[in-house]
Amino acid sequence: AAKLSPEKLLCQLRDRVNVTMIQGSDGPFDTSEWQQYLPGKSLNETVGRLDRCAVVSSAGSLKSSRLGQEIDSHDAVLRFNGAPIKGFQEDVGQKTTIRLVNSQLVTVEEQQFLRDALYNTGILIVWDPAPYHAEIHEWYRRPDYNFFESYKLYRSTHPEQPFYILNPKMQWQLWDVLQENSLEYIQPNPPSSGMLGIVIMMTLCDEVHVYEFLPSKRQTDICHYYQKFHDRACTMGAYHPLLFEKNLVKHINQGTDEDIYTHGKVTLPGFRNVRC
Ligand code: NCC
Repeated sequence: AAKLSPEKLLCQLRDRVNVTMIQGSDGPFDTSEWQQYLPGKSLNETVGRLDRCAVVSSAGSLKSSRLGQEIDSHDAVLRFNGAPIKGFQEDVGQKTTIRLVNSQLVTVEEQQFLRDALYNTGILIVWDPAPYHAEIHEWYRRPDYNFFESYKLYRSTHPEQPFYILNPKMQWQLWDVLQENSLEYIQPNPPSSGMLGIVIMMTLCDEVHVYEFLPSKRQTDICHYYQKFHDRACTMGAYHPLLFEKNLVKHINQGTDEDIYTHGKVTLPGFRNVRC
């Protein structure tokens, strides 16, 4: 597979990766029961038009970055899973507009997910690894983690908070673009929350700054900025094709290498501003 130019790659992402949330009219969700749980407004309506957006990875290299103010200066900030703010504002900021969580967290860490006030801020989006290009019906019968009951429980206790389910088709449309633009064969596992979040923000915003997805000079084997746990796989990938994701993001970065080195910062255009 030959590598496309950055411009062509952006067009592929824009035109082939369909970022949508599950709606009440979609397949198995078109029941009267599900209508009570799924948000009435679309994600686009809920967030409105966004100009500058930040995506904050959970990498250990955010520690001592002092990027908090810069991150908070954005119109919207996306964070992942259980990444905390309290006690880390100086490095990661405090604004949370969207929190993207995986279905494992919602299911396996259910008690914490239902109780921890961390999740009560902003818009929640949950995603689940689906079989390769599976129909929504097939995925619904056999999700990777059966998070649906937990989702309903959360919606019942926080009816005012927007909480979306990411349409699982997106992960494999994105994976296909990753595979076609890599020289090696990629294990058929879905992209990380990080990569999914980047593409979600590219559909909502005019410009996206991503922090510590491509590691800065602070690169470390410490997995998360909020834990003492060491594992190189967190940055390089094990289950998720993280290394390939990072190569692709490096390829379409419109910022400087200096920005990556000093701030771990990547600049990407929103799809509205991509001309094909
Ligand atoms: O660790 P995780 O990811 O929550 O991190 C969110 C995203 O940040 C980017 N990242 C993280 C650490 C690091 N050193 N470098 C990075 O670039 C990645 O893009 C990552 O996606 C996930 O993707 O959902 C993941 O979730 C965790 C875990 O399930 C949640 O934190 C909830 O507890 C997974 N860890 C385990 O299952 C043990 C992780 O593999 C992927």
